Amino acid sequence: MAVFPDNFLWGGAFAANQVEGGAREGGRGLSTADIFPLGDRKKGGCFDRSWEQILEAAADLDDRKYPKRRGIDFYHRYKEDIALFHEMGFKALRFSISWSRIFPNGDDKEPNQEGIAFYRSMIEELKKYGIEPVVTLSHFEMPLHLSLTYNGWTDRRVADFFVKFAGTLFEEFHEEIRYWITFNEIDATVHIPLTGAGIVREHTENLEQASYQALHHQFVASARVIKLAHEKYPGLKIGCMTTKNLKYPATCRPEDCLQCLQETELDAFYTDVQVFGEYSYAIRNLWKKKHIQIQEEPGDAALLRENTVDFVSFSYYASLVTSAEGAKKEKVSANLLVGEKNPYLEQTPWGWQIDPVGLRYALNQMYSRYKLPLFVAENGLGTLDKLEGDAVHDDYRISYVREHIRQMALALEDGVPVFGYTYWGCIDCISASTSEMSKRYGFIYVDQDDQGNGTLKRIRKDSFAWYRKVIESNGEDLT
Ligand code: BGP
Repeated sequence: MAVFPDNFLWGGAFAANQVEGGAREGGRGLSTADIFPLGDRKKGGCFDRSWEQILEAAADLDDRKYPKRRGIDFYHRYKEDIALFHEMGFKALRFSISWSRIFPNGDDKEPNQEGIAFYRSMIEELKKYGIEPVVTLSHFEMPLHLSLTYNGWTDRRVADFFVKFAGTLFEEFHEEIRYWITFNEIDATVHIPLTGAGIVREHTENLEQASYQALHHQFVASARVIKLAHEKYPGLKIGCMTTKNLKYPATCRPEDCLQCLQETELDAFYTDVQVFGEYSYAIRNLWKKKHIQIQEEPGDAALLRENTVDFVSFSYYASLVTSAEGAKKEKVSANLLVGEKNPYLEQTPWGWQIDPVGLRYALNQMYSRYKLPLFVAENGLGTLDKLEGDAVHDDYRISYVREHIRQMALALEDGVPVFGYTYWGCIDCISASTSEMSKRYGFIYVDQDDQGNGTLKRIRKDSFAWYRKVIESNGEDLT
């Protein structure tokens, strides 16, 4: 019996700021992603900059120093790249639309027509091959101007600008694009406030309080966008997206299990708000304990309650372990969080613990809680690849994806309705956390090093043909 439904959305994912480049072309304004220089793998993620560093980068015209300004030149090579995705048989491509390409400053009166024209042409290219676009409206960037003058999402007016941005895109593309995600990994606003919400820490009195306030504004904006879509464009499906921070208790000691339960409850609150339309007891309790007071305006509660998402999506790369004595334990990272080491799992060179069974666990856990269709918006292996001639023998990547797809199939057999899987970084791109190029995810190798040297030539890795076979067989042939 076939496990995957016939219309299953197999595909890949990336974000504008990690692939497009063309930072100063087509009338685009600078975005918050453009201020990050090359980071360091050993020091971990580099999602934060001081006010001084931000200003210095904003004034710096030497784009070579800022990898996300060049991406992989998708802005000029999208036709070639989309043709390669088609060759793999993609049914869907999840990508983000750069806000500062449409509204260069964020608060502009009129949209930038050149930006709209770029996405129109890109979307036509996808449609030509029958590839379903899945669009993220906000993926780790916003117009830099909004960060510099409004302190990002801490200012409620930014929600108005965002709704205008979304409304402009709905009006332009509602016939071509059915699936929309409002915010990528919305939990990033709390974990990495500058990247998630454009917040300059020096301009807040209490960064944590400011981050939760910004998050509230994002929830409100998301609900307004959902309301707009449902009222004006009834065919659209709008989803939320979080980092799935799957946690296991270190032991069956009741204290460890309780710790895990409480952390899991807090990690879930981001999706809870967007599915159930209200803040959970766990987050309200945390705020009380930390003396965090969120300013909610009259009407916010009803807005959140009445405008909830149509589907739930998430990224899943790794799992973590937690215990009551967490502070004393050795730490490993998993995307945006750190946790304890799991002796049963292997790690990537970046320290992310590989756990395919965790994907089945996560899918079951989320469906049991939300009872909505699920979409695996990101999953992938970021590691070092070796180019040998014109080949990359990435059997390790094939094995990573194979095991995750197997577990997704088992989750479907468990009765969990998963309707899509978009492999992260289907073509090598700039790393979100470190801006490196050498942390590669792709089925397609891009000839560019961390410093931006290289021909940008696209080369099919071994995983390319393998993934094509998987899609062709609708997930049956994983050999
Ligand atoms: C997620 C982000 C992506 C991304 C991915 C891998 O958090 O949504 O933008 O890049 O993780 O992270 P990295 O690029 O740091 O390896």
